[in-house]
Amino acid sequence: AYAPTPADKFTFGLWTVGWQASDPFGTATRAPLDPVESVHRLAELGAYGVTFHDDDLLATEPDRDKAVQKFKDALAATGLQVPMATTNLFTHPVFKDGGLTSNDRDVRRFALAKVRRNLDLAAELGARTYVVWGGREGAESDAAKDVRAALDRYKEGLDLLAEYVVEKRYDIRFALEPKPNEPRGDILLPTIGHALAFISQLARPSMFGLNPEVGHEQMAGLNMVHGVAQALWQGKLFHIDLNGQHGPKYDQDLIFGHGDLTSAFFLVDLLEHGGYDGPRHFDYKPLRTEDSSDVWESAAANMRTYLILRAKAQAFREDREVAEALAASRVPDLATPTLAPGETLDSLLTDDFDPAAAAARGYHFTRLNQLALEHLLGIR
Ligand code: GLT
Ligand code: MN
Ligand code: MN
Ligand code: MN
Repeated sequence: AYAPTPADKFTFGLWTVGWQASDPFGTATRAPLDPVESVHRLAELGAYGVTFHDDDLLATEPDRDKAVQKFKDALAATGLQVPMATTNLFTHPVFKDGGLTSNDRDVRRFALAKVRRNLDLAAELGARTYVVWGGREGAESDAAKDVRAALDRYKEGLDLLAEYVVEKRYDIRFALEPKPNEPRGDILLPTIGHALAFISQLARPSMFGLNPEVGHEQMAGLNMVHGVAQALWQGKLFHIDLNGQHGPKYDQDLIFGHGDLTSAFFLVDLLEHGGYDGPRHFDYKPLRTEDSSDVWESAAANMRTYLILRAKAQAFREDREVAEALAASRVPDLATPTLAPGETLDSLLTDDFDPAAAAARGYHFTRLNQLALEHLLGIR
């Protein structure tokens, strides 16, 4: 039980299992990992696909053409898919003030060319989603960045890239990934809400959606489940980064479920019952304490945890007592429009509603939440 298969659509970034675990206070604790090994291992573990930054492919083979060919061979040998790709616009020192929004115009031009080149490879490998995580697009000082000009440049860059995709007839949509801070003191498009609002200002809004990450919303003290629900509601959940986080602190990138477990349960419930059919992408970091065998243990743990939560969420939805509790809490009633067909606000003038009686009614959310918790704890 809980053994993943490609039908579950689990995907991993090469940079996750391949993370060498250097942090601001210490050097790497693990050797570089050959992407070819990652592809084979992930396929053996039951994953559906793998995702990459342009530079991830060069982890152990500096020659780009050779690296790409080896990667393609590994994909062909295993059947692993590449549903998403992205650009590294954050590691090289040239991007220290950002890529698409660097104050330095030459850097912005270089960044655009870097994205364009990897878009070609993404299309060639069949990726349908192109993630844009602007990790270095930001500032530490409000004097250092004219935010309105930066958003103009962000828009200019993304409009040009979308135009390029249309011109080339690539079947690709862009997914913006919000994050509030780290590595910059403040990152542009810090939350799901900011990114959704920004998309409305682009030339081709329908080509842009989101790639929300569990930990990033939680770093901002926000509710990931609510954010993802709004993205779904707006037709903008193009992709998702699953991982774990313990509240507002540095970006932990824990294994999915190893952070806020209750939120993970409700997130899986939402994804499974809310109409999302894209990849379940894990963007986590194997702990710095772990050796190379633990890395694969941790990759498997992400998928196993998701499958356990999926089973729990299904049992929760099928439980008759839960259905009764939902009804008692009037949760299904929220789907009923507030005015009946043909009614107007005038219709409310004659309403004989008794506010005191309604105010006295309890919503019984305690029982409902306890039932969810007991499913999660495995005693129902
Ligand atoms: C980087 C970042 C992630 C983004 C990736 C896409 S890379 O590790 O921390 O959250 O999803 O660029
Ligand atoms: Mn993260
Ligand atoms: Mn990360
Ligand atoms: Mn991410």
